[in-house]
Amino acid sequence: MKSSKLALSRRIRTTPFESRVLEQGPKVFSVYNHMTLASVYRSPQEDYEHLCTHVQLWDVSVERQVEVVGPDALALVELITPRDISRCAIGQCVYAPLVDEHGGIVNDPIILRLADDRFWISIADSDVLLWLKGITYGSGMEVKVFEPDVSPLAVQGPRADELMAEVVGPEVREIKFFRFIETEIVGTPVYLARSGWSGQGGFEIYLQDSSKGIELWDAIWKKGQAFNIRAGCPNLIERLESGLMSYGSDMTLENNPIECGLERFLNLDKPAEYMSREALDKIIRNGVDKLKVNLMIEGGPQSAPRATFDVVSQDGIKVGIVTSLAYSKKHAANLAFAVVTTEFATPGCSLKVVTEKGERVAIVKDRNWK
Ligand code: THG
Repeated sequence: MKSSKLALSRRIRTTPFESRVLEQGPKVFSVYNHMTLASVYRSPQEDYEHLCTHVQLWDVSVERQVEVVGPDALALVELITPRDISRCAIGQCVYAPLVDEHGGIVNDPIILRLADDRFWISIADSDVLLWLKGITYGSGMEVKVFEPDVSPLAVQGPRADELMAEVVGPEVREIKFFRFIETEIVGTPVYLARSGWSGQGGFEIYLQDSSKGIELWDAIWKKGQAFNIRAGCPNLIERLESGLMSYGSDMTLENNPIECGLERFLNLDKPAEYMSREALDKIIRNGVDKLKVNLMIEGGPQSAPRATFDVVSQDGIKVGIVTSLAYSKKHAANLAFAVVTTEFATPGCSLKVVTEKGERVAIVKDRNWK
């Protein structure tokens, strides 16, 4: 793998910021929604320390938008999620798992309400557009469903407020968590939200014209010099510490939102019709046989598996798998997300993880690593 490269054909879409990203020389890329996403610039640890101290500019164009607009827009969005979207105000975003008629998680997007009858579904890595087009055709609902020319650019880190106050104005400090405003940067209209895939705070700028990507990047980059800005990307260590699960790694269509611990983002008795109601009712009645847990694995740094590591009980029986893992200096331990048999999912429970370097003790922790 040492010198292997990824073939960047037209199938793997470019982003409006890609030339600037490449200038900053990320060491590792991945592909997400058929588009490039940097995953390491210097090293996961160096990137992490910078993100937690300064401010970073992240090309997260891969968070593609699926726009739903028309008289039945709310009904369609309600249909695909057990979260109550009628309570989402214009100018608000909500984290809302999309769940199919069998209870399987299709995606875990943020949904933005742009108008009474207009939404953006800001998706994780799965083909929501095709699924939604099928549902729309089958239901005969009066809506348009398409992917607009929208690319989010994230500004993350403790100095994000200071930087964006310079770029846009002091009003950005008033934007509440998971709320957005409409404004202009470099003369182009953007939505500016207080959100982003880190626990360090910051904003996401929704650019609506790819041709303005470089100008937007450069404007923030220039003002960012005073704040020690660097190009960055979602960081594995930080997102484990912050408890952010990644669709495709920590949950798939094979998982339901109950076993993934997403209940707090669901309103199972919401008034609107939704396609997963019966399946989720049944899952709750019968109980789940496995649960997502946070695992703290003792010992020195352990590299993350591409596939999985097995989780075994004290008597050596396989009880689950690790789905993400990174070494945290802050906790002086490896942090992992895992899915384990329900009886072993209680904080304090002692298990073992079979790593490349042998078996290691692993303790089940709560959501905040306590
Ligand atoms: N930003 C945007 N789109 C996205 C992501 C993003 N789409 C894909 C992916 N990320 C969606 N997944 C998440 C998961 C968690 C959060 C955001 C996106 C998140 N969660 C907070 C938490 O868990 O504490 C708060 C959730 C809440 O209170 O509703 O921020 O990053 N545009």
